[in-house]
Order: sequence, then C-alpha cells, then structure tokens
Amino acid sequence: MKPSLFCPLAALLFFSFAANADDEKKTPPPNFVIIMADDLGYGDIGCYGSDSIPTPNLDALAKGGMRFTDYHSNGAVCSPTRAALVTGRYQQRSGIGGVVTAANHRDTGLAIEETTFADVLGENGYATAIFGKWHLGYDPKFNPSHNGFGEFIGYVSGNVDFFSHVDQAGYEDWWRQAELTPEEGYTTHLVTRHGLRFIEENKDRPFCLYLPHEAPHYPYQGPNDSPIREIGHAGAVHGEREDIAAAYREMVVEMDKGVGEIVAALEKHGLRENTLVFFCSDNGANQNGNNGGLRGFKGQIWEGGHRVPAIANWPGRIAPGSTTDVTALSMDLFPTMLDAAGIDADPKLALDGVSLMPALTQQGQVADRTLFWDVGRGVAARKGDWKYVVEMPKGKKGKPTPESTEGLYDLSKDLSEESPVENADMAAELKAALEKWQASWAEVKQRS
Ligand SMILES: [Ca+2]
Repeated sequence: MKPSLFCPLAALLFFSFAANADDEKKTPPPNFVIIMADDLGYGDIGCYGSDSIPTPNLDALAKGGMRFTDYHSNGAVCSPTRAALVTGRYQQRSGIGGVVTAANHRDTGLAIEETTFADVLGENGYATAIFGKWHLGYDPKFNPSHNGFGEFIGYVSGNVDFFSHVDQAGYEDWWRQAELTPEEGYTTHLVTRHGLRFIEENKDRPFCLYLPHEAPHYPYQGPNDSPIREIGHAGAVHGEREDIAAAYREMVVEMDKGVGEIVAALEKHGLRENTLVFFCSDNGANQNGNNGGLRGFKGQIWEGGHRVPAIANWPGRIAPGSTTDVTALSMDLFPTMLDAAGIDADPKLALDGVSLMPALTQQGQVADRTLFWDVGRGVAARKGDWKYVVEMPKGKKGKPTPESTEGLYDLSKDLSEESPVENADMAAELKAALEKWQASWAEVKQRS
C-alpha cells in the first residue's frame, strides 16, 4: 500500500465508528471549552515553533487534536475580537470596531440586545460561564451575566494587575456577576480554578465554559511577583519587571499549566470524548512576543496582527495530530458550537461566521468565502491566498486616503507580506468587495 493511501483509509475507519448513528443517539450534547490567550503570537508556543517557551500541555492538546495554520482573530486588538467571538458576526455590526478603553469608554459596550453564543446555548439547556477577561463594557449594564452567561467571575477592562486586579486607569476590576467582588489570587490561577469548579459542578449536564485568560498581556507579572497597582492610582501599565522576556515566559507557562489542569479534569470525569476544547488567541503579539516571522504586530493589519495559534481537540471526532489550513476567524466558533450541538441557528441572527465542523472532522469542506478585517489604521480583504491590504498613515483611520498605501499579496508565496504583486483584476475585485462590506455596517455607530 502506498503511504499516501494509508491515512485516508485509517481516517475512514476512525470516523465510520465515531459517526455510527446508534452511538450518536445515546450521546448527550457535547460540552464546549473555549480557552483564549490574550496577545499570544503565532510563534509563542511550542507547537507553533517557539523554542524559548515550554508549553507541554498546549502541545499535547495539538498532538491529540488539530492545529490551525490559518486561523485569525477578527480584530487586531482585544475588544473587537471578543465581540465577534461571542456574537458570531463581524464586530462592526455590534459597534465594537475599536477597543473599549479603560480611560475613555466607561459607558460603552456590547449591547445586551445582542445575541451571544451563551444566550443560544443557555436556551438549549447548557450551563454557561465566563471566567477571566470580558472587555466588552465597563458599566454593570454590559456585564456578561446580563448577556447569556450564567456565571461570570473576572474583569471587564483590557488588563488588570495580576494580583490586585486594578485596571490601568486605577479602577478596581474583579467581579462576580455584576458586583465588584475582590478575590485573592494570581489572575491566571483564578481563571483555571473557577473553570475547574464549574466543570465539577456541571459534569452531569451539557456546559459551555469560556476561559479568556489574561496571559501574556501586560502588566508583565509572573506568579511569584507582587502587586504593582492600587485603586485610584493610574499607571504602572506594563509592570516593573525589567526582564520582560522572562516574565512573559512565566506567564505563558502558567497559563499552559492551567490548560493541562482543565484537560485533566475533563479526563477525570470521563468527558474528553464528549467535549470540544478550542484554544486560540485574541490577536497577535506586540514587540515582546513572537509572531513566528509574520509581518507586523498587535493592532496592525499585517498577518502578525491577527494570524494566531488555534488548536481544536475532541477525541473521537477530531483526528489526533491533524493540521488544517482552512482560513478561519473568531466569529466561526459560535456557528461551530451550534453545529456540533445539532442546534439550528436562527436565520435572524444573520451570523457572518460559518461552522468549522467539516474541517474539524475532515468530513467535508468549509465553503470558499471572502473575509474582511478593519483594524482602524488598516483594512484587508482575503480570498484564497490573495490578500488585499490598505494601510493608512498614523492618525488616519477608516477610509483610504491619498497618503495610504495599498497592495495585493499572494500569501502562498509571500506569507511575510514583503512584496506586493500585480494582479489588477484580483485587486479590483477585493477592493470592491471590501467597500461593499464596509458599507454593510457603515450606519452602525462604532464605539467611539
Ligand atoms: Ca488582546
């Protein structure tokens, strides 16, 4: 037998067992665990090539499941990606086209009228929770506990002191539901600890657990450091460590340990084969991280701003050690969960995302589509390997101006986006598609 024939045959046998109709009838709805790192770059963990940060638990998750090579955050900064993730739609449709900042957007957020995946899963009998970073509104009226999540413990700003849980504008920021409720502990440990408790409490019913970690976002504090911020005192934004690379490593290592503990808890309760675990990042790394050789950083339209690690693990449904090059976005997770749970999406939701289940199970194809990013200083449209990019000069946001630069890149040959190529027809097609997409949400007031 040719080596090339071996894998498909093995996959066929594997999935014909997994997809047996009688088995499916007896299987309860699957659980979902979404673990999202904050500002983790494409090259920041072992299974994506890092040789400086050991991440054995994430590597094991990838080895037992599927690694994405072309997964992207919807935004290039925190709030926009999170809006797209929870609504399954481009973030501009809910007005979160930019970051909700601690200093200037105290009364801005994701409207509770928006439908989140937690709303839909909750209506379908799921226990739902978010432990960690919300970043979709400071005012309690925007609290996730009002937007479908049965339980919320964590913070609502972009980052808190990992120990005192004070945000960078000096506000106390650790909540239980919509009430400020201080809690002792290192943020990463608290996120994991509440996740473990939630799994224990809900092991006998379907659940959806969203764990948006703080690591490795600044302030750069490892688990053995000390608090640096106090209530009422803005500042100490990045922390006091001078060895930022070491602190960054400690932060990722601690998050990775937490991932291992969550997976072990699922194992202990016999839930692995009925649980989709999905790990991803919310945007690319800044200059302190590693974007794996991609151009650019957090906040930018280049691949380094939004192509991030993503791992899906579901023993029995996702083949171990598999890789996919399907182009996927944060907004795809909502429809993916509905599809996996056998829940029909209400057409009124008008989700922009699509189910990734065909890619995850290797039982089909995710249909070709044109995808879009608008990160303020840059916009892009992507079709296949073609990426049309417009970058505006600093201080100029939104529409291209005479000072902006535009280019078409062939990512199959030039993943680091070094040299634009000539293809006038493709450039015109993507430019027109981008303008049509921008027009589709032009009437929505954005967060600032
Ligand atoms: Ca982020």
